[in-house]
Amino acid sequence: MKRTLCLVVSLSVFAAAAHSLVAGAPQPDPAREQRLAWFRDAKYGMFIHWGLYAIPGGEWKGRRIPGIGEWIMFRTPVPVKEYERLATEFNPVKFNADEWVRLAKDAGMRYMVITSKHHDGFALFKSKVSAYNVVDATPFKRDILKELADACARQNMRLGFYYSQAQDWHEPNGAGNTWDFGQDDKKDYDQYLRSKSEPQVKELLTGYGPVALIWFDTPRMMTPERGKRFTDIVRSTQPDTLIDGRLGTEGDYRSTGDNVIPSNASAEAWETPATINHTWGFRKDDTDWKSPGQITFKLVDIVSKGGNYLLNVGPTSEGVIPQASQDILRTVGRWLQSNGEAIYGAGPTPFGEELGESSARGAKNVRGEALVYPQTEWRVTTKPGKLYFTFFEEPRAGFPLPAMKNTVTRAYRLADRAPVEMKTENGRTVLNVERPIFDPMATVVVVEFEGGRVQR
Ligand code: JFZ
Repeated sequence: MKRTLCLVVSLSVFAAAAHSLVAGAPQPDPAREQRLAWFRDAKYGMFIHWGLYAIPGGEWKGRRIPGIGEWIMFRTPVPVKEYERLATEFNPVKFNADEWVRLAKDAGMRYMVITSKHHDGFALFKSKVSAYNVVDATPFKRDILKELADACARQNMRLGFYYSQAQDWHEPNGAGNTWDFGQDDKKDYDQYLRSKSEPQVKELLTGYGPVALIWFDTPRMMTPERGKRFTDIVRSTQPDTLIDGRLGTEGDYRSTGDNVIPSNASAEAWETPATINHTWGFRKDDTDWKSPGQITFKLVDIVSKGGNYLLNVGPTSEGVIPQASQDILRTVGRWLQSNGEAIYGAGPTPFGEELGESSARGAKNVRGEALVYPQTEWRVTTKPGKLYFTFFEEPRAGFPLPAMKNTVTRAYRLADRAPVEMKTENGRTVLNVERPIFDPMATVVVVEFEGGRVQR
């Protein structure tokens, strides 16, 4: 896919838009900051959307069903009695938890989040409260989450669970299935929450070792009172487990809209969930993969704005992560092996002019939001006393650093530590980056300076 340089909204407008899309912008809280420490350092995670929908893979009875693969039951729509039969076919004999974790490690990802139960209601784990799960309803009979949790423990990888707390198209009182069960507002929603959703979240937090985070989603009908019941379950069983921004009440960090990267940096913890093609759950017909260069740009862009990148893969019904996804992830992983210092544990840019230009004459889009014209040539991440300039295109021969009061002491390429020439012109440090550029995908130049923090 071509990278489209579209117009995006400015920070304040983004914040407002994000609030209306997803609840859960957190209030400051020291206990929360402590829970968040690993998350803020990790920066890059693997999202896995896997379930019965991998079997049809975007096609129902020979008919192509458009949209994201995991919504096929809704989009077709398929009656519960019919969709349920997929469980009797679910037999992913090629599933190997250690290989998936190995891939995430090779990719340079520092946490994994898997769909424990998506909107279709089918659980990838053994549950006492619903037999509609991989152990009790399929010929496979293996607890996928247990195998993944064990592999993560062996390979020292953090594991979190996506859980669709509100929508459950399998249950008469769950949200979302109007074709079998009628309007949501006529349902006994609390009956569903109490009998399935809440107990299953408890099962996830008690049966699989330490849970890095619970990724709730689409908070339909989630009143503050209902949200608090989930928060209480999480905090009382595993106080360190993070809650994402889509529970419906305040979470530990903000989740942006899917594939949405804000246009400016922010100090609060946030995460962009994103697809590697155009679907979350596997679709046979979606092979429009983002390139390793595009993924690398998005990763650096997100980190330079203070966020995390949760990048999705959609395994097939056999339990295989598509080879193209694997290749792309490993290519980015190789880049991270020599350039990861600019990413892991790095803070956002102290500048901002590299992100784009606000429209001069105050131009607005159709929604009345101010426009920003994004720039994609370079990004900056930081650590105390260090600036990491990542160039995605060859910079101009004399590249003037953004104005700063600190004395610059040294500049070198991160990948091979080769010194980068500098000079001072009109009080500005100017870099002379070697041509042709070292790594055309992304070359990082480290600039060391006095004083620890940039003074502008
Ligand atoms: C949700 C799910 O419905 C979807 O299947 C997938 O799991 C995705 C990660 O999350 O879809 C959403 C939820 C929220 C927004 C967009 C899509 N949002 O806030 O913009």
